[in-house]
Amino acid sequence: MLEKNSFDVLIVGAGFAGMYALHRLRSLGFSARVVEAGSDLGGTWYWNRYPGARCDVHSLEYSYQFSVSLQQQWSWTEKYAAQAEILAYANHVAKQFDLRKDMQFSTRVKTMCFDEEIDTWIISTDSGEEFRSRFCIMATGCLSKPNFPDIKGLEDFKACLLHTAIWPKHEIDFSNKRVGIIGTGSSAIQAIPLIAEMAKSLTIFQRTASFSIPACNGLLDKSYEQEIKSRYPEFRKENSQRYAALNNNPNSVSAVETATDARNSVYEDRWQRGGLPFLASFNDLATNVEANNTAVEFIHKKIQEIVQDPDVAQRLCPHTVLGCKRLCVDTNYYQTYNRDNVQLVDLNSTAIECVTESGIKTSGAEYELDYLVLATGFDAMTGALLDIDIRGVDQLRLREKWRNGPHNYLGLSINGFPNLFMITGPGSPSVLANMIVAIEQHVDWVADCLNYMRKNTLTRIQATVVAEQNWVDRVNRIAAKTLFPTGCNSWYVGANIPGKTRVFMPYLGYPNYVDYCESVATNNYKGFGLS
Ligand code: NA7
Repeated sequence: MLEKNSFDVLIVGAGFAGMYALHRLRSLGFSARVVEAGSDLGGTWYWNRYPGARCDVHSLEYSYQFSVSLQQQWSWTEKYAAQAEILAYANHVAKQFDLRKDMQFSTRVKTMCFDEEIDTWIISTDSGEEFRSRFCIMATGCLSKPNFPDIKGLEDFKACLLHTAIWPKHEIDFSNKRVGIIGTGSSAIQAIPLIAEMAKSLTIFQRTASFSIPACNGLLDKSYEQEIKSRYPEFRKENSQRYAALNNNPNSVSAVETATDARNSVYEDRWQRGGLPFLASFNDLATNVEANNTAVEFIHKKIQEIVQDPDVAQRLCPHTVLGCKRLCVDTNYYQTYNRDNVQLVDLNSTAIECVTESGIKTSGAEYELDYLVLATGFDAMTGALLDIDIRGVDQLRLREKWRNGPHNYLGLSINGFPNLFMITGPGSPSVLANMIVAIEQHVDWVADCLNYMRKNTLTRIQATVVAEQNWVDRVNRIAAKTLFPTGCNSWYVGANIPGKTRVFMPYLGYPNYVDYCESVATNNYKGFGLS
């Protein structure tokens, strides 16, 4: 009999990772409980309800594959699903697998302490509740801690302040309102066209221009859906053998070795098809500046063709390496700058001095606003984990351990923090792979590991110091072969958060990563100490 609040596994987070972890572990006979800060499940898709919120991965790929019947029965409406439909899918899954009965909502984990005597985590929440669990699975998400910019006077703003990452559940009526938005990353690029259609005026405060490719979204082609469903397992397998576990049609030809006209017609074709596959136009875009520049030039030209005011077009042209920040995917983003009610403020020439009670004051002007939208992103990959006071062996604090970057093994396990697993943690492909594919791979690996431990009556597992250091070196070595770690100040390296140590966090190359994880498991969990 289980003691109340005592489980084999405590799972923190009820997004796609927590949901699948619960299902998988329960099917193996482990007792598990999910604890979630939000008032319901869905993770990213629960919180990010801003107008235009939508996935940038094809619907037939951004879904679970663990259940054959689930992936056959669910039908998506559009090529790129909108937030509401993805949340409906999450709810459908929860219902089908009866997940809610082992989930607890509106509960934020505050502290986690490892009791070395009994190899058990003691977890406490914001309501003072305490849990005990041999294992913990941190399904806390890569982009779940909103970044609030440190702008003077933000707390003085008397009208309505919104953040894209914690958008209210009710609809916001922007009609006849003066709206300001800070940020021009993916969230802003999705929200801007729709807010501009509703609002009286929209002022966009841009610090760094982003590259965006048209989504070319539309209703999902039924014959394509049928074709994929007739060979779903093979389709999934093919994708899992690709660099980012996506069906992005990689071109094995070099951009620099291709003549200009031929090269531009490849870019044109990818632009017309839309979306993230643009990054796979040539095989050297990630590694060769000259090659990357050819894609940059192509996109600049597109922006200049679309945006009528040459000054505005100029300010919208990014001058960073393409791909070193998450490539944005839009519907009518650049076109929106041709509207009379939209203006772009370049913060590099006129910086924000402060937020006032009624708007924003820059070094050049004052803007009166009824709504101020922060589209300022996240403390990515480590933020949500470090928000919890996690203490491992000898009371070592995770915040202390990660002072110089998120050292860990496989993006799954941290030396000094036994029996704690991260799902899509830093050091794993995570955000540079299809997230749901990466989640399922991690959950399956952890589930197999816990099963192995149970069979062998083991109660403690943790990464060794050596394995951890070798892994950190490996992640850095692979990243250093690309332009990404140094090509711009992105959240991939933590550069969007003042004071955060600059480290390239994702592991590049999904198939190679999976092989490594499998070899660790088949070699009796090489690199881990088990007792
Ligand atoms: P992003 O991509 O991190 O974008 C945040 C934006 O906010 C970006 O343009 C930032 O400019 C800007 N920002 C952040 N802080 C400030 C301050 N203090 N002043 C002005 N501008 C600021 O977050 P998103 O939510 O758009 O997207 C996150 C991911 O979600 C995305 O990559 C997809 O994977 C889904 P900066 O570039 O830092 O100069």
